[in-house]
Amino acid sequence: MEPLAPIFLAALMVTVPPPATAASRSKKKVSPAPAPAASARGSLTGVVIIKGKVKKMRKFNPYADVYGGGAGSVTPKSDEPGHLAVYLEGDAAGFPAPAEHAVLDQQDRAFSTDLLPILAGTAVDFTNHDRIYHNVFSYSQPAPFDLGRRAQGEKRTVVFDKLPPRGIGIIKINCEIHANMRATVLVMRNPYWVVLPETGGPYRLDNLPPGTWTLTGWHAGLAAEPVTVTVRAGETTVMDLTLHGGS
Ligand SMILES: [Cu+2]
Repeated sequence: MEPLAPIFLAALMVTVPPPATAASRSKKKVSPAPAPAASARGSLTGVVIIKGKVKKMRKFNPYADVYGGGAGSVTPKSDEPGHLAVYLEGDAAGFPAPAEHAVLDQQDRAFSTDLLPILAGTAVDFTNHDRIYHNVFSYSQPAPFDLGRRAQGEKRTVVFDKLPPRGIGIIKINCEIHANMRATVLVMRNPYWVVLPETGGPYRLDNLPPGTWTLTGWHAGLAAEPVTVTVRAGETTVMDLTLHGGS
């Protein structure tokens, strides 16, 4: 049992750190604290089940397309399957926004994705890689915005730092020029989410803090049935999630 002694000592140093005197700092150099064990976190896995039909939004408004000349041969991507997000409900405390910007590009008359979850406070660059003009606007509260018309290569940045009192921020993004162009930015309270196709399927969330959480999901045309899950350190909890559509 003697070989275990140094490990026990190291663990003790982590849980009860000595005062940061010069002596203790030099002692740490000789015997550095071990990296946080991966087993301090847990995982969730399971299957996202879609019941009923995904409610598709109306496809195309011909009256909104009068400024869109120049890309007529490009088929709008609005018929492509969308995405859903699976996430843990919980607070934003302790999760500073990343310095790196997220990007929502406009190309071939479509947004680069229909669903962009970001941590609250993240800056999103709206870029245009089409030869035609695009616009970006949102009516979503609490911070509606309109970036105006942008030519090819023009970038504008929006920081999504507002959260509703509860839950995630749901920011519906549109282009005033092309009615088929739609996307949703989800402003998340924590980094524990994963994006799946709207057809559902297996999901996995790793590096989760142990505890009791609510697992839920978001899709524009589906309603998630939240479930309570327990994440245990060093373990993978299996839990399915159901999203309901229309009949
Ligand atoms: Cu557009």
